[in-house]
Amino acid sequence: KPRSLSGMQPTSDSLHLGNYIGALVEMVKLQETHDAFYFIADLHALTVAPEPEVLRERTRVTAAQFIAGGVDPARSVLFVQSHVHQHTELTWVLSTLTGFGEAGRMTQFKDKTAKGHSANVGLFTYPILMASDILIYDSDVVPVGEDQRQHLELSRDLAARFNQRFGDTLVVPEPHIMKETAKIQDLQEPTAKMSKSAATDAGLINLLEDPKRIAKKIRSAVTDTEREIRFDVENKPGVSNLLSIHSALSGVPVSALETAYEGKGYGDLKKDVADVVVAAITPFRERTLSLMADPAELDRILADGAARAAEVAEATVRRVYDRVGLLPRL
Ligand code: AQP
Repeated sequence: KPRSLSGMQPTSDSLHLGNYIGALVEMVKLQETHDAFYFIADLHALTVAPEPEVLRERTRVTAAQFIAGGVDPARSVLFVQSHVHQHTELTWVLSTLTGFGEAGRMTQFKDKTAKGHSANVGLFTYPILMASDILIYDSDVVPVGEDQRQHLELSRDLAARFNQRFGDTLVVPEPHIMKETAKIQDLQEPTAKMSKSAATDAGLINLLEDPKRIAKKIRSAVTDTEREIRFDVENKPGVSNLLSIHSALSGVPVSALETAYEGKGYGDLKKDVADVVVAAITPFRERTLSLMADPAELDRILADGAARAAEVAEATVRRVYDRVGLLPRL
């Protein structure tokens, strides 16, 4: 079976609707056809200096949300990044193949530092750790949102560069970015992606927040002064975003929604989107809370996942170390 790999940072108390639709829904679907490796990127989260206790709690709640969203730990390998030390070992080797200028061109680093995050070296080398996360499992596909495309390109370049220099060793991964759902936008500022570091809370839908509040935020979403409900990102970003959200959760294609809403108003669309979101999120929220009620069981699931992940990761690191000329560990 081909392999699917993805991770999310535990940098918030709750995943948001963008994380869910852009990545988690696809990760869950890919379990049907792929060997899946899904992880909580706690090492990546260190780049924004979280409080230790907060980080620990968020790591568990992110894992609980993966399971609540449909990641099945019996079928897929679900683990915490820092539990598989081989990720950081491969990162070092890859960092020696990455150009300084190449790393400097990564837009996420530029965006985060522009937003006021201190420019620590970890934030700079973030995409190299991400390349290691991907390449260490010989991943074939990586389901992520559009914002990760550039980092994924770097992973592909590094794999190809390694293979060219040392012979065929690493699998060059393919991005799995769904066209219509890969970028869920902020409800108040529909030309910017929905993000946990959004300027205002009103445009951000956290999956664990009160469903009534969520419905209210959707009803207050920014649209435009026209009346027509049509998918047109350029001219109607707010309406298009609502159509994307509806379609992703209801399974109804956007074109069918456009037909269904002919002659109806924005109020009708917003009400329906709120209903669809609340219907998806209510059971998700309940499952997450019940998983969080038993942290020992959650830790056991994550330990089991780490052991399974480490077997694959260790084999890759040994292969890589050998190829680059390090003496074998006896
Ligand atoms: N708005 C979005 N639409 C679609 N997909 C999205 N992702 C994030 N935002 C959207 C995808 O979610 C996954 C989690 O990525 P992450 O843990 O690295 O989180 P992030 O990208 O840092 O999340 P934010 O909210 O976007 O954080 P900030 O505010 O730090 O920029 C990835 O697959 C990502 O593509």
